[in-house]
Amino acid sequence: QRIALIGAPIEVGTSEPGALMGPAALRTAGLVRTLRDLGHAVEDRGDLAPAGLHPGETGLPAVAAWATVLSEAVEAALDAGDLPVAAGGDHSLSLGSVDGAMRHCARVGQPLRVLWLDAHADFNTPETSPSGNVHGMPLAALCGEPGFTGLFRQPAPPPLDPQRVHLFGLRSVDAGERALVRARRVGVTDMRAIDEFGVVAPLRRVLERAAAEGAHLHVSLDIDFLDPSVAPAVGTAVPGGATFREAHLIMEMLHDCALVRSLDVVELNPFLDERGRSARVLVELVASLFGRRILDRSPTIPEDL
Ligand code: DIR
Ligand code: MN
Ligand code: MN
Ligand code: MN
Repeated sequence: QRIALIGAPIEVGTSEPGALMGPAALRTAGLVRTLRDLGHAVEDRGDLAPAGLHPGETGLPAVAAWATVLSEAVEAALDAGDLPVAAGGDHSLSLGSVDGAMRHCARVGQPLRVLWLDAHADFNTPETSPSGNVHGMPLAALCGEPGFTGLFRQPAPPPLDPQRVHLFGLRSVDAGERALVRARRVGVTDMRAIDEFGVVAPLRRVLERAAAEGAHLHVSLDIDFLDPSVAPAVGTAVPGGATFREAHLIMEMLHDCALVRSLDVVELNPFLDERGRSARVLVELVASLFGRRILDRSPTIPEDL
């Protein structure tokens, strides 16, 4: 598999500085080397830099500038047959990466589904957001909620269907976005469901639906999906997240299903990390998603048990 690594040192979407060091930390933790060792042809495209955007510039124009360059880079990578891995950077990154995937899928006529591994729903609008931080809003913007004019490249494709989005690992939802998630019928597997049923049954259902229609599966991995005891380097830590083993199993299932065509790795804030630990955990998980396994699993193994 040809993989295009796209660094996006973006933190305009958050109020906690440090996420712009995320791509560098993921590279330092061996992201490129690890994927190459698995036999993939990895092209590190370096870090994107929106033209004319001054460092420290904030607000919607800065977010829009990032969304544009990311969308173009992801769309071009997909058009070339590469699998884009967008390394952030805060979660406003996905405004661009998912927009790029939407454009590619619209052109080739492939249905798109989005798996959102996150403690949060990221479905706030400027109206509902208690913080005003855009990293809590990307799904609402992508799904066409009002309040986001001027964010996307024009002409824009039709908005993402919220029912084609699945939130996985949810445990922190603001009052306004709770109503929206319900009203738009976004798919949800919250931590309560994971506690009751584990990760396998709910994820299998999501993947079966995607497989049935030959979908392009876009995975957006927010590091706060993980429990902060596993990955402490995040600005908005929420207790009660996925264990390393749950996340690891999810990544192996995502590899086995062979539906993942684009990936975001976001919200790593190395400034809050303990000796690069969280970056290393993320690299381990990405490795599993791209085919690393403990032993080759021959189909006879389950019967031997
Ligand atoms: C919160 C936090 N819901 C907000 N969101 C985060 O500010 O909208 N998303 N941290 O990842
Ligand atoms: Mn494709
Ligand atoms: Mn997020
Ligand atoms: Mn989050």
